[in-house]
Amino acid sequence: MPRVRSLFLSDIHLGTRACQAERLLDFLREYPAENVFLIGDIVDFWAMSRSIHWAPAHNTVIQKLLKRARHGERVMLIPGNHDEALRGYLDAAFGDIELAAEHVHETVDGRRFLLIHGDEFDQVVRHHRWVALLGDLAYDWLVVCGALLSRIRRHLGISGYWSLAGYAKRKVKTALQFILDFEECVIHAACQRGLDGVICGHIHSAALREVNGLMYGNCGDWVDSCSAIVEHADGRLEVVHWSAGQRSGNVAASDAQSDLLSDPPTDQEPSTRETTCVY
Ligand SMILES: [Mn+2]
Repeated sequence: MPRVRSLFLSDIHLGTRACQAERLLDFLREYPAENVFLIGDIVDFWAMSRSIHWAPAHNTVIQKLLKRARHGERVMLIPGNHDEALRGYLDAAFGDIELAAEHVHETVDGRRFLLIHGDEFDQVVRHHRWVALLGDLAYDWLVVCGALLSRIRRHLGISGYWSLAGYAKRKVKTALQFILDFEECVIHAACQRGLDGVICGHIHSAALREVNGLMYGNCGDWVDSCSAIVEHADGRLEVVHWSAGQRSGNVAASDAQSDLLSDPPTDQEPSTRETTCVY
């Protein structure tokens, strides 16, 4: 795999059971880079204050990132709300990892992007932190209750899988509007600074599209969707969705769930990831 120029990752949530650290390690192995931007919620201190799930793979992620920094890759950490404790140490560097509240990254083709986690534009998190914390806890409970409910359904002989958490999410009719408002807010921030776009995280929904004439990029997460944004050597940005069981040289199932906006890059092995959009 050729070296890419930059990796943009967010919402890894190390320290939680949901974190897909093994899959992230697979992904990192495939993508050596000049720059690695960690755009918030990398370590989930919020969840760890309730219960810690720190698997060996979580250590390996940290070790690999430190090693990459030591070997000359630029690794920058921009804290999010789940690792906001790190915002108190903004001038410090951990190992060779730089820490910043936000950063402006210029792609090789000259476009300037604001890198920011994005919770500062989430009105719920910003003004009603207790609601966000409660929501976090409530979602965990929905998942637990859902598992119990499917046991009961199985017991009663009702077939098919039904997700309580998914049902609750669908019922939240304002969820989509929330995402749209969030996009507008971060794009507005980039526009005000005269930049070409923004790459953020926080809402766990990977995206790369034009909004109001600027580029809106969201890294997605490594809890559910396992996605990242990659800047190729020519400055082209791409959302990579990393599927379970992907390995280099695994020449199976290259059926990209593509709503492809342009041809897939030819310098990459198409079997190792699915491409949703390329800009
Ligand atoms: Mn967040």
